[in-house]
Amino acid sequence: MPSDSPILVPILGDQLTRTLASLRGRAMDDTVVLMMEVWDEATYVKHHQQKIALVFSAMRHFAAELQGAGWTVDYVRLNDPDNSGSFTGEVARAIERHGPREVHVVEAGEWRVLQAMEEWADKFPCPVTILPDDRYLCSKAEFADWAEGRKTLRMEFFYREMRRKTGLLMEGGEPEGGQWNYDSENRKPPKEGLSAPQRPLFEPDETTREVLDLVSGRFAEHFGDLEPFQWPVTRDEAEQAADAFFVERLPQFGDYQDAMVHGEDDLFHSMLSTSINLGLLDPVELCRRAEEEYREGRAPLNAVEGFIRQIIGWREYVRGFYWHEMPGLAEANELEATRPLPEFYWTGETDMRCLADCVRSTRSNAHAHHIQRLMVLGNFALIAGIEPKAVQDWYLAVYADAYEWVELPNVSAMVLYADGGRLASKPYAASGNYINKMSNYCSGCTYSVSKKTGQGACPFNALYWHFMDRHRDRLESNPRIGQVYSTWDRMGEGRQAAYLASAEAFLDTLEPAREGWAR
Ligand code: FAD
Ligand code: DLZ
Ligand code: SF4
Repeated sequence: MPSDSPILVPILGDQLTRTLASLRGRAMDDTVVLMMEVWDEATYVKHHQQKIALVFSAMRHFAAELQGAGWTVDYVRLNDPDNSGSFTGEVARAIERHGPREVHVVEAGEWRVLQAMEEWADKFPCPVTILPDDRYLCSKAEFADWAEGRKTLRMEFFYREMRRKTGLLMEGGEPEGGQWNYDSENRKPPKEGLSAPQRPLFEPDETTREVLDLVSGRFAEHFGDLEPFQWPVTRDEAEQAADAFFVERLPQFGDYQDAMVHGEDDLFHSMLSTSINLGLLDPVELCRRAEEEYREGRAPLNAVEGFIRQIIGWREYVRGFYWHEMPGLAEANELEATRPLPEFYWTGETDMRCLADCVRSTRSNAHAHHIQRLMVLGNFALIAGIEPKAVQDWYLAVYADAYEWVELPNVSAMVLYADGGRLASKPYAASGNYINKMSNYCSGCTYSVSKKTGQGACPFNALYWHFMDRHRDRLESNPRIGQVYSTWDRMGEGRQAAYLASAEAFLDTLEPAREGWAR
């Protein structure tokens, strides 16, 4: 028999899953679910306006869905007069309201929030149980076991374990098609006029409209366009988005995974990260559906393997890596980069057409696809030597799918090599050639990608060599980089000096971001 004193179950904004560990098996008449819109979470970085709207709207829809199913939900809105502004403050107030006999909560996805949660047991008058978040395929302990004794933690080997564990794309213990990874078939440059079918766009309903009014009233100075707001905010909508992806875009996802086309913001990407990270979609279920598309002959192996690799490979891997490497990862700066983030990351005002387009997409959609984040925005930050903290704050603030557990490993380790190569075997540094090959950006750019130095030369060209030259001591012995230095040495002093002078002259023109954009 339930006692009068219920169990309090706080559910955070990225825990919007009906089968969450803290709800599973609980009796509805013995449980009060607590959901909280709090100022601290909305402002620990100044999130893109669409991101705040997405999280609040998805939270409100999820609360309504739970209530509809019979749960008691205590929902604290941002503008409620007594809202204390923090998770800890709101759980404390809810304990006063409901006098629970215990608090059951699923561990937070971010380090800073879990730290606060771990203090609840001492602060509150009732016992607090923190449950593992079992929505991931690989637990923290399992990742730690896998990482034990390894000097470097390469995704590829982890990924093979996850393939074996799930049986996804496996044939009697062997990978489907004889290869684990079809990455080399994920790099088709865009052909002239490449465009993808429009993904489903979701018009705001009354609940979302109310949230949009709240965000435009209270977060107007945050980066990004609030409208049009078209993200899926419920599990139903997220499933519609996934259905459309599997039918319309998955078949070409593999070929054009690394392609970039000016003004084509989604291409063949799934655009599902926001829904997966909120908890609206189950990542392994998505992989099983992708596999079915392959087995039924509707999508090729390079597309399906590529999609599955991003999810049970990269996504699971960065989550494990984050918890394994924190808190040091947030402070790491192996390359001792100190340059401030340029203002154009926020305004998009630059003559570099590739960067301007990626910032435009980021501002309008709170999204840019992977290769834009990695090889345009990230590559520039790496080779220009931008300070990791500023880059991390930028990525965490501007993308609707950004939570520190997934953002930080991608930014600090994959993009900036700030972890000294624990994650990546070499820095992803590239000159303008790479961007030219994989996009149509350069044809309309003020700069000339074929010009290496001097007036009008693509800045990526000189910055690339400036980067290689200034990190020679660290990188020369890396077998994946070493031969770059033979090329550099063969250039002779005159050409080298021209590259270095061009890069310096360009770096001198960069205007640092004004204070207050990110925090
Ligand atoms: P798709 O291209 O359709 O890929 C399918 C899914 O795979 C994604 O939805 C995502 O869940 C997963 N995935 C793909 N690549 C990665 C990756 N490298 N790490 C983790 N998951 C991955 N992803 C986030 O979810 N949040 C972030 O804050 C984030 N920050 C990033 C920062 C940088 C510098 C880089 C290089 C990548 C970042 N990513 C992040 C990964 C990736 O860019 C996004 O997941 C992807 O662009 C989301 O769009 P999509 O759903 O269309 O992805
Ligand atoms: C991202 C975000 C925002 C903007 N606001 C809230 C909020 O008000 N309430 C909430 O429960 N969650 C929010 N989130 C998501 C949290 O930041 C996320 O759940 C934690 O970072 C996980 O550790
Ligand atoms: Fe970017 Fe250089 Fe190409 Fe211009 S020329 S779009 S700056 S890579």
